[in-house]
Amino acid sequence: MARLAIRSFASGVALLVLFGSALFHVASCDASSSECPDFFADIPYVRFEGNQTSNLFAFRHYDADEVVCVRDTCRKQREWLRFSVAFWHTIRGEGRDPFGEPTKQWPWETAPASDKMERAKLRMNAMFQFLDKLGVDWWCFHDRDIAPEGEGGDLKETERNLLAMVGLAKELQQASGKKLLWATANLFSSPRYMNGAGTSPDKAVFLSAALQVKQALDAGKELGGEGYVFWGGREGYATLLNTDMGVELDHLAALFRAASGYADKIGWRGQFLIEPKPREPSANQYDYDVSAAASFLRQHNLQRFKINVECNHATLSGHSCAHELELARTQDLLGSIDINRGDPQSGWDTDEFLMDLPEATRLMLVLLEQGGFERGGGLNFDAKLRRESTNVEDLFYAHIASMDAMARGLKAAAAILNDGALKDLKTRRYRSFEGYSLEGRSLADLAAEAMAMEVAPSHTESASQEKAELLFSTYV
Ligand SMILES: [Mn+2]
Repeated sequence: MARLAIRSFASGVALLVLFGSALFHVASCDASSSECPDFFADIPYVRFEGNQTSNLFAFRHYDADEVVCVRDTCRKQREWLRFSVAFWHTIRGEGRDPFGEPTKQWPWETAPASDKMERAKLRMNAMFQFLDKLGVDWWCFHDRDIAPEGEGGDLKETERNLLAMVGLAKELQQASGKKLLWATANLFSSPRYMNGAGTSPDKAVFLSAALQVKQALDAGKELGGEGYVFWGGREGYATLLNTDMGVELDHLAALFRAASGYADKIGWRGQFLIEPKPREPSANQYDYDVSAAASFLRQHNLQRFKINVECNHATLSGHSCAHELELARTQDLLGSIDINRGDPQSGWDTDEFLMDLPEATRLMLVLLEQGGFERGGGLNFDAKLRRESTNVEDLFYAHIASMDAMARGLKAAAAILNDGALKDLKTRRYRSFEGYSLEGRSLADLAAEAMAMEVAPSHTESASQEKAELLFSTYV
């Protein structure tokens, strides 16, 4: 009975919505329009209130304008952290997984809209309203997140759609002061990319990918984007029995080189970033981890490219996120970070919000060691609500918790570096090499030196790992 009653109530609501949208004016979400719904009307502006507050819509640790000094460099928290919201998860995330249908019904998806482009405008406005309420300065997008493809793959219409949405985004950016961290092209969702995009064996597909990259670069430039990311979800293979790996890698490098040349031509000087991931969706992805990506970049002389390290991709490749960041940093390749975490019980790229203080501190230690994001880049929340979280409020709780965790990590890491807490321990371990250069010493020289010791060392010093961990724990 109860179920029947709910059903008839639901169909009544559906009828009412249908009737309503036919009778009343459909809300307009052009930038100049004041008729666009306020999707977060019930959510307060999120401000710093300190650790004593009981308000969940407040920051306890992230104080955007508080100055934090790391050694001799002082910057506001917002400048060290450079948070960015991801359009694909936060606005477009619908809670679908391989076993189940979407669970979320965001108001920008259910509000009346006359066509796909009007829907896209509702979403874009939702994005900027969200950034405004949360107090985040940056955003990131894929071309297909913000603008639908033309009917039946019509290329002219696809281009018109993207241009229109970039125009709207530009107006919203100018009105709000929000900025684009990076743009990218979605070269993995469409069935045409099932065999790869830059690595597809089908020339028409490769060309489609190149067109999308060009248009996404134009869009990024128009919006003042600081970076452009390549994440090659389908740039890999399922079986070597049908794959010419050498040809595919050469094609991929050619696409990257063409993109870099095009950026020069249009005068865009931002960072190109490769985002490594070992697998999923493809069985073997070419940019497996930082190490594989770095070697690919060197082999193909792609000097302009840096790396966007995603934490959950790092753990999928069997590394810690700090390891991947440190490897990129030591090779001068650390460009930007997709901040998230996986689930230890699941082998998937679950893209959860990172809320763990020790982990946040470990990551910030590496970032601060290189002086922060000096040449662009930021902490982009490539993170999604779990499938079971379906309220608009949940989007805020998730971002607030992770922003607070990263702000605490920033302050803890700054204190560790400012106090030199781990420095002595580290320097001490290498002190036997002080004033000794390996440069130009032949193996025969080294062997002769060893022989001169007469007796081989019977032991070496303690690494004091637990002491390092204890020192670290006193800051977190
Ligand atoms: Mn990512």
